[in-house]
Amino acid sequence: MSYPIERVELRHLRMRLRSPFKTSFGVEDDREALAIRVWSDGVQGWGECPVAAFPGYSYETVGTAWHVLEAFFLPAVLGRAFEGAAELRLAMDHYKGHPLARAGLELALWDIIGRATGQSLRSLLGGTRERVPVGVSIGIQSDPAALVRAAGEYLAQGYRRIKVKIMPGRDLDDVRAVRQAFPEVALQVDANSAYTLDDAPRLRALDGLALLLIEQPLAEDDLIDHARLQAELRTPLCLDESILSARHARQALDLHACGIINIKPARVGGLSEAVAVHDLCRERGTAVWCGGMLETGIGRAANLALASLPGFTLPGDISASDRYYARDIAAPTFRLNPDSTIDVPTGPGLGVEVDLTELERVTVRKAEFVAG
Ligand code: NPQ
Ligand code: MG
Repeated sequence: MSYPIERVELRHLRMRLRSPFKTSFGVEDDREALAIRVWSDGVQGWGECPVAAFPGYSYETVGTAWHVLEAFFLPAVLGRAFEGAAELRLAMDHYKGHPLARAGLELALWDIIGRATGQSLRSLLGGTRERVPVGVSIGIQSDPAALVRAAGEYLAQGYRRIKVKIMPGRDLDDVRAVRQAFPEVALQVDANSAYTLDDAPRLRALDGLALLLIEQPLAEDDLIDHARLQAELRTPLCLDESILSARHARQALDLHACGIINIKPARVGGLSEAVAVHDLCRERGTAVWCGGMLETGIGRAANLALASLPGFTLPGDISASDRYYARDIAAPTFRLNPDSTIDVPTGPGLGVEVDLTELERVTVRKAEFVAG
């Protein structure tokens, strides 16, 4: 079976977040992202590029993703037919970088294959679980007391794993306050690259707070200093931004730069590379979990399918839809079960339907592309 790429629609979306999300790289009031719709032989597939308005998490933005898709990735695939994700990736292989942009296009093809064959994304990827454990990621608050209040509200909603964003000056006091208020909670922190090796003494103080992991304390391109830092800490380091491929994952593990890896399908350029990182880590006995990029229902459905693979042994940053959005663009939305899990969709492809009226309401720019 081969799937023709006949027509592609790009949409720049702007969705108001229920509350601003502050990290060490900045604050977002709105989620900006690209939605991709692909037409193939009577079937439509959806993808999402979880880019942002500014290059804070990574160098990619709505503008760069739109540009590389329009100028390079779409011309490379339009008018051609693909048997699967591996072949689609090959068509873009001579272009460098821009994983979030290419991941959105690959996701649309996975959705098409699932819908055309009546298979869920979970079964296409080899997922085994019907529901997956999840946690919540809390942005930097005004002060430690506000953070404790926010954590308490999420715990009351049923989340059993809390991740706290940290940055220099907003770390020890914040995390200590949460640990004191909730002595037993599964707790981890994420610095989004805000520290250097000179901060090792400060980071070592986190060692006493019984954290599950410390996520990406140092720069994205700094595996060697992560290895140096890991040697000084008991708490496992977890890499996020540093891992853009299975090759990076292997090198990070060889260097002992981390003990745990956060897998985001968009960050590694698509679901097929995400499965490759999962398989490598499973072989090596390294725990992985599924990260989050404040996805809409499209990307959230994909993350759930991925997190149903057997190596995802730690709770994912895949919160319920209402953690971020008052209204989502896809239905059904995802709800938290009382045991801090979310059900993995079972319908064909992504297993969600895009609400075209709501999608139109949050679209700030759109364009269509055909072969030619
Ligand atoms: C992380 N996510 O694990 C990311 C960071 C992040 C849930 O903590 C727009 C684009 C907004 C990318 C917000 C969580 C984002 C973004 C946060 C990435 O590091
Ligand atoms: Mg992270």
